[in-house]
Amino acid sequence: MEGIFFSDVSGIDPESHIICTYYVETDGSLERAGEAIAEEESIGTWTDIGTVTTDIQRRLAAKAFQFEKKRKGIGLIKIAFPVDLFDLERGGIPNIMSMIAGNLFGLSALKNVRLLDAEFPKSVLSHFPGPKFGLEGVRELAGTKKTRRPHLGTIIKPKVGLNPSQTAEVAYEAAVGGVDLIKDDETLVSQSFCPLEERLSKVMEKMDLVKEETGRTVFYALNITGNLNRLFEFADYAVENGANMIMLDILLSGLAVLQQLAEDPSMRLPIHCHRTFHAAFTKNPLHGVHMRVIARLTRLAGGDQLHSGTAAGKMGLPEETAEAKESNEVLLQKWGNIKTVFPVASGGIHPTLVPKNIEILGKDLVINAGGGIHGHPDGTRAGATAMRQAIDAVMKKIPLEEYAETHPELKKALDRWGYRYAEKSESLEQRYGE
Ligand code: CAP
Ligand code: MG
Repeated sequence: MEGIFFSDVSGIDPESHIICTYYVETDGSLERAGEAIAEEESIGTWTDIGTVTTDIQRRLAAKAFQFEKKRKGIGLIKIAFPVDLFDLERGGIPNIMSMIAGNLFGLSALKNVRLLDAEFPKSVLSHFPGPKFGLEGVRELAGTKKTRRPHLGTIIKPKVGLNPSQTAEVAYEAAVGGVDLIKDDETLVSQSFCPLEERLSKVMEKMDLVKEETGRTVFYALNITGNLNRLFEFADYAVENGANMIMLDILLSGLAVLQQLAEDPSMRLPIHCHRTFHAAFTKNPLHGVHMRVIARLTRLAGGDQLHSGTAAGKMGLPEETAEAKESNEVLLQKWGNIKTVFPVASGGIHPTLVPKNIEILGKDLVINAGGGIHGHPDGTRAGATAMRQAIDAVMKKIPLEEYAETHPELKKALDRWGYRYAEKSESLEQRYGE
């Protein structure tokens, strides 16, 4: 493989390149596909141009350097992007993404292309703030550093429609029932039926009451996603008016917005990151972007908690379990001085599915349930208690069925949704036992 967009493995210094792995399907050769990505995303275009100099070519050409052929025209390609290509300070994550995950998705030379991973050298990490709190900071605030049990979260349901007082009432019931986190749903911001300011004040009044009554800190993640001027106003408002966590739809707002929020010294609250929209580019295993890349970038940008998938739930294909596990590894592994991020498993979880999620994804996990709490036959409080009992049962290594004999809330939940975990590929009817 000759040419400025190719290199041998020995020619690539991992300390001075962002190294990306792509899955590629092409009608041509893998080598040509790798060259097409490297040229489009660094200093080339579809034809030779007279404006490029040999100096530019030497310093800034991205290089395809490893090919793992699976079948004809299908395989994995590694491409190294010189760090000097990027404006890390001012261009930040949008600039990185525009090269490693930009125009390449539309190239006609590629039938399918999926960015599987991006590895960043230490020199890149130092340009990003990382989480202020992260996993350990959130555990510290919640008082769970010693027990290391999974946190329990709930999403207020219905997603939208309740007014601030009703929202606060549901939040109170969930908190007394045993959740550590209450969050807005991704579609609720400040609609006329539930203005953000009033909602924050009513919910936090109840959280203060819960603190008085039980001594427990329960987070309320207020969704501040919206137009930029409003979003930053909401963030200031949250900090100044007693919020203890904020939430952002990170992919619709953009990771640069997350970074700006996280690195602002006045932002004294952990940031809960929702990933709504991700499945538009993560769900197809042959095309798009692996969730692990979003996990890495969220960690760089400063998210404290991130939705990263379930091992059993309503979202995703069966393969998503592996993807969730791989994403969580990225959130939890040592990575320079950047703090670890609390992974969040969410979507269709109810007590029956708790053991499977903990078994596969571990105890450093926020387990969220919306329907799986508010859909309990005895209501929200009992639903939260049943989910907590399911977590406690796993922590005590007692099978759910046995634990339920002495825990009536759990028993009622299992009676409703089933005693055994059923694989994701089974029908919803079988899964929920209804
Ligand atoms: C869950 C949820 C979450 C999804 C997001 C929902 O509610 O509130 O947004 O979990 O998915 O709206 O579906 P339920 P992910 O517990 O009632 O299903 O974490 O995979 O991004
Ligand atoms: Mg939701």
